[in-house]
Amino acid sequence: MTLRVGIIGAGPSGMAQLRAFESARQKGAEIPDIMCFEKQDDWGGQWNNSWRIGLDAHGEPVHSSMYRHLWSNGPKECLEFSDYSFDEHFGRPISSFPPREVLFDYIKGRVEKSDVRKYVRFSSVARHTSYNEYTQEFTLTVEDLKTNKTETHVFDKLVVATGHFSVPSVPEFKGIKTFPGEVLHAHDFRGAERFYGKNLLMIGSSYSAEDIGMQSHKMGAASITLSYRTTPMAYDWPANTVERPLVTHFSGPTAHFSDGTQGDFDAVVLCTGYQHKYPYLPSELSLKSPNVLYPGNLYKGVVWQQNTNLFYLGAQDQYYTFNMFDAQAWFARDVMTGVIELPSLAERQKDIDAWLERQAALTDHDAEADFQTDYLRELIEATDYPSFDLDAVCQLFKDWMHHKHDDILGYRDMLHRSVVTGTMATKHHTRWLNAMDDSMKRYLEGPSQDVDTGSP
Ligand code: FAD
Ligand code: NA7
Repeated sequence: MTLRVGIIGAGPSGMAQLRAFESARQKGAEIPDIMCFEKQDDWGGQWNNSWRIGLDAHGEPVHSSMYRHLWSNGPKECLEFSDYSFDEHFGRPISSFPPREVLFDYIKGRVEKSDVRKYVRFSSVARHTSYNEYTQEFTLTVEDLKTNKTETHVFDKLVVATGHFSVPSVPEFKGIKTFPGEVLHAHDFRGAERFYGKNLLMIGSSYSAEDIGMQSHKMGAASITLSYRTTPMAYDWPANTVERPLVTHFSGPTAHFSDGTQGDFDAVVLCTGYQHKYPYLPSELSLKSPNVLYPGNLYKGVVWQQNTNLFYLGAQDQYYTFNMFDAQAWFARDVMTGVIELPSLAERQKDIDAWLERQAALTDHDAEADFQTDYLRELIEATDYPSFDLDAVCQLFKDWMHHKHDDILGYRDMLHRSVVTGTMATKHHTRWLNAMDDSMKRYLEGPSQDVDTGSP
């Protein structure tokens, strides 16, 4: 009987899995019966953003945490598919940090070209999974959100590709209940225009705090205070931005910080990260992990240790994104089809432990980039995913991080070279700080929104 593969989620990771099978098919391999279930009515995952907050039109949790004016927070050259370049998609060089809609268009371009949409059931949410040890089959219950009908499907292999930046981690702070201004989590942030002239408090010291903070600065917030639990980001912030240690409590509109300072705020944005949450899986198959580069219990970051018929894609914290999901999907495909033979449970554990030990010793962001590069290298070497110069991409990550330290408001104006095509990015017509229209049309066609000062 033909192998039956179920994929849950058609974000970049699920799309990578579809593409991995398609690539094998084009090379003449016989591919399994594939079904992919996506709860939204289009693919793209986080990149298929929404204006809604809370629940969607079907009463399901809104998935995407992305917002208006979200521009790529890393160089596009670090995530480029090695089998589908930006040059191929856009037909000309573009800048290194495009807005969301442009990257969404890019990821759609590759899968549209390979005719894999037919495998996806949209508006279909995975509700429940059981695994029969005896038959080694998964039974997946899926609800069609348009008809409210549930169906069950049986699979030999199951791929979890539902992402882990969607269900917010929301800590409690003493006194926050009576804070009179707006309190929201980054997941529900949709745009900074309404923070014009406001004093903002962001709690957290990672990507969301930095980006929503600088987004608010761009949109005219009066002040931005970033409160960290462990380490300040220590960028060279604009004059209206400061970092403070963790909030101890609120009294009315006043936040009190652990260094004894305090401040009054109009709004609080909790940029406190996300939870791994897989409500459609039984607990013994459900990944429990903080947001780290190497979650435990996944061999090669992909194969569930106690049940090697189960695969997770994109479950790690991410320097690399689209190309890493590809490498994982190619690896998962080859394990499913027997092209890659898995070592014993004990040997797999030894491999996981070695990575976990290395992860525990990571000292800084450069070391983290090296770590994920080496991880990716192992995956790529194991499959026929077209290789690319990983050391060059790792250097791009390091350059990018240093640019951020040099100029947190200007790093998106920097240019990087593609390792896939050798093409140098072109300067965007408008500096990021002045770009108030993030549509693909404006991005591709201009005109510039930079003020012409007359100087060269
Ligand atoms: P997702 O993109 O989260 O896709 C998961 C899919 O699963 C969704 O389509 C969802 O609807 C579906 N799904 C969920 N539950 C179910 C269910 N029960 N049944 C059926 N379907 C389900 N990466 C970058 O490379 N550059 C960036 O600039 C960048 N910025 C980011 C900004 C924000 C605010 C966030 C949150 C993330 C950002 N990322 C960025 C990382 C981003 O998560 C990845 O690029 C990518 O979207 C992860 O892909 P994924 O497929 O693993 O997960
Ligand atoms: P991250 O990168 O997981 O960071 C979460 C941040 O929240 C991090 O600084 C944490 O501090 C902080 N945090 C978590 N819990 C608390 C509590 N209880 N109190 C204070 N601070 C807390 O999530 P992001 O949303 O920034 O980024 C996720 C993705 O979205 C990423 O891929 C981006 O591309 C966009 P810590 O450092 O652990 O002390």
